[in-house]
Amino acid sequence: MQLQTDLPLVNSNLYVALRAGFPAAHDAIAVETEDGLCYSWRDLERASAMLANLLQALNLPAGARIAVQVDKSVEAMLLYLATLRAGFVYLPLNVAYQSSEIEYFIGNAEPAVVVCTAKNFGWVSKIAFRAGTQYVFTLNNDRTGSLLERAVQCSDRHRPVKRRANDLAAIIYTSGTTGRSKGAMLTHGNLLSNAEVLKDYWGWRKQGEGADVLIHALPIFHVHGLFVAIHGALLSGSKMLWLSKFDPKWVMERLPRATVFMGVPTLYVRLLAESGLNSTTTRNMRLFIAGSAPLLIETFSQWQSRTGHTILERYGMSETVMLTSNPYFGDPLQRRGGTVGFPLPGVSLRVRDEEGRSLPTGQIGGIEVKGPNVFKGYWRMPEKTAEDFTADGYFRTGDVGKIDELGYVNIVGRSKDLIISGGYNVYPAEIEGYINELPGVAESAVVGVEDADFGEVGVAVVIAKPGASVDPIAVIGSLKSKLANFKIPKRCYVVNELPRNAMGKVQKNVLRLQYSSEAGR
Ligand code: MCA
Ligand code: AMP
Repeated sequence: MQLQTDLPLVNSNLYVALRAGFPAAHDAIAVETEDGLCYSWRDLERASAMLANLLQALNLPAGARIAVQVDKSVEAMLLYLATLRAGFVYLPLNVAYQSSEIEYFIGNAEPAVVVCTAKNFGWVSKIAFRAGTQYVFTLNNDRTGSLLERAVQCSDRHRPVKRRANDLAAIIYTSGTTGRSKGAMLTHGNLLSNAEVLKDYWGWRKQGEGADVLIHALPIFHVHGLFVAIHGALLSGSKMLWLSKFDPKWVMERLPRATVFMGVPTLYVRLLAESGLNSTTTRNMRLFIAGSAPLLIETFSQWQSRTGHTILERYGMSETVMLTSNPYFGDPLQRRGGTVGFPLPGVSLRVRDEEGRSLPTGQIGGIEVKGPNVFKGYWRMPEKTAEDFTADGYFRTGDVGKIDELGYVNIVGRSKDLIISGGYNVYPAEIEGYINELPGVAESAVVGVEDADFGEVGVAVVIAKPGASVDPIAVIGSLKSKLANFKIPKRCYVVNELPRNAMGKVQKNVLRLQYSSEAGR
């Protein structure tokens, strides 16, 4: 476990710091949605105050978790801000998660409050109440639901609760190599220190002349859209052009009015398919940021030749928020495609071999990191936490890479068996666990293969029990009712045997090669 000493009780509530970045002109527009709805900075302050007052009126215990599985909306962001203000712990859940996944998260986190869509209230509330949750509210993306009905009765003034830098602000579930998800505990200090570093490193511009305008097109239940994008905009008082989902046409319409865009590589690939993408439509942009998955050098180069802009690639994790970034200031050519740039200020990053020996420049090994952004540990998993930290307090990322002669970090692979598909993490062990439970299945292996759109997609290779027959379409069909849609393998093959090494271990690299030519959209 990463030790963090208790700091004196100055108010380190992240919301207080974010609010300090709001512009003096509180009537200015902070967020504009795709259907033209505008929220001023005052609206953000007042509406999050009402929601915070509602949460506080529930008399929840200190450290209570507020689990939220709703569609993307400005109100969902306000609920996040309200949770910070009220000093509780925000737990965002991907809307794609199905009941067995939600049952696990709620059972594991034991949230005092669950917020879900009205459409899912029946099954979500049943799971939540069974797990001891006291309150289940609804919140829909059309600003209806019991949460807002209750919140409008609350005062729009609220004093953010005092929080220490090492008090929990959020739990982000990230899948485990053994199948079950782990909750990464992030503190107010983790999130604020990272947001402040990025504000300077990426040169966020304050409201006024030349102020930044961010196109927010990412989901807000993961680090990229929730923390990196929202904190960046709020802390610098920048307006957000808010999209409830990524649609390349919507982004294209907004590019001429924007200055900053953030996306996973799939978003860039899809935007490149838009004929209108050129140096004219992107003339006011100052920064395109990519991350969450490797950005192909072809995408990086095509973007440069189509728009004249050099994408800035950065690297992070749910456990650490952002770790490295290509430089923003200076010659854009210093942003080098195929690398994730330099460790951010305050982040120590080293590459070590399996025996724990530090490796010299250019040699490939495990990436380990330390810094104020590194999480407090995994929720209720002290052993797993201890396992993932070195004796001298570095977190083992599970990513494999090297530092080149110019100091740029290059990620060349992962020691963790993980597929990153369209920026979402899929752990093969979890999918295999579900497949192996299906009637007639003896064993399975899920591997990631290259995909032009999603970067990587999962393929399942299944062996039937002797005498049984397994229908690949039925395998996919039954997974769909149990797992989030992005985790469903795009292909399933039933074979007689799996390639194995001398130890009897399935050779996933062989399967990856074998099935890569057959996948794709
Ligand atoms: C959707 N589908 C996918 C994915 N998304 N399949 C594989 N991988 C995906 N990522 C499938 C659905 O299951 C469905 O299949 C079909 O595509 C259409 O679904 P739809 O929801 O309409 O898809 P979409 O709207 O086109 O979404 C694609 C997307 C989305 C926009 C690329 O996946 C997305 O927003 N990804 C961003 C994820 C992200 O924010 N990651 C950051 C994590 P069917 O029809 O068969 O059901 S934070 C992180 O990683 C760290 C900290 C970091 O460094 O940032
Ligand atoms: P998550 O835990 O969902 O936040 O995913 C974190 C993982 O995404 C990291 O451990 C990396 O494997 C991967 N990742 C994030 N950014 C990049 C990047 N720019 N290039 C390659 N991999 C990345």
